[in-house]
Amino acid sequence: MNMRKALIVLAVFFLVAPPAWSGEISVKDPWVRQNPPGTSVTAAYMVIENPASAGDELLEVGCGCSASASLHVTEMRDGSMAMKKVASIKIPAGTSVSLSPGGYHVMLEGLSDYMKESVILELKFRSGARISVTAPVLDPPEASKRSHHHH
Ligand SMILES: [Cu+2]
Repeated sequence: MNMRKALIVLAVFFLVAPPAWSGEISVKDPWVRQNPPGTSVTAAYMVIENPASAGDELLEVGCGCSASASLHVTEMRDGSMAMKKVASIKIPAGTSVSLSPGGYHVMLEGLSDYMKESVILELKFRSGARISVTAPVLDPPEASKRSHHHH
């Protein structure tokens, strides 16, 4: 096999192969918005990457920091932004889905306390995958800087 042919074979391999060996669902850049003192509600954000060849679905998130954690989406309704609960968030094969201000988020209600430096979020997926991540608690100015700075 000459060099040129070898390179073509290699190129085809890399074009075709990624879904097969690219591994599992993962969570990047998790963070939680610092709640103002005296309040008990906030939201958590992250990017969920699914390099696998099968789609997956985020079903549930748990946090020891709050009485409840639910999946929400913010959307325009009758000309204003409103939040609603969603049963799950689909993470199609080979994509990443962003939970970010103005879109999907994890609503944390009944915070036990003013949030400390970080919280642990436990994510449960339809595939059976369970992922625990440590999410830093960020103040809104820093949080908005973070949300505009992906990678
Ligand atoms: Cu919400």
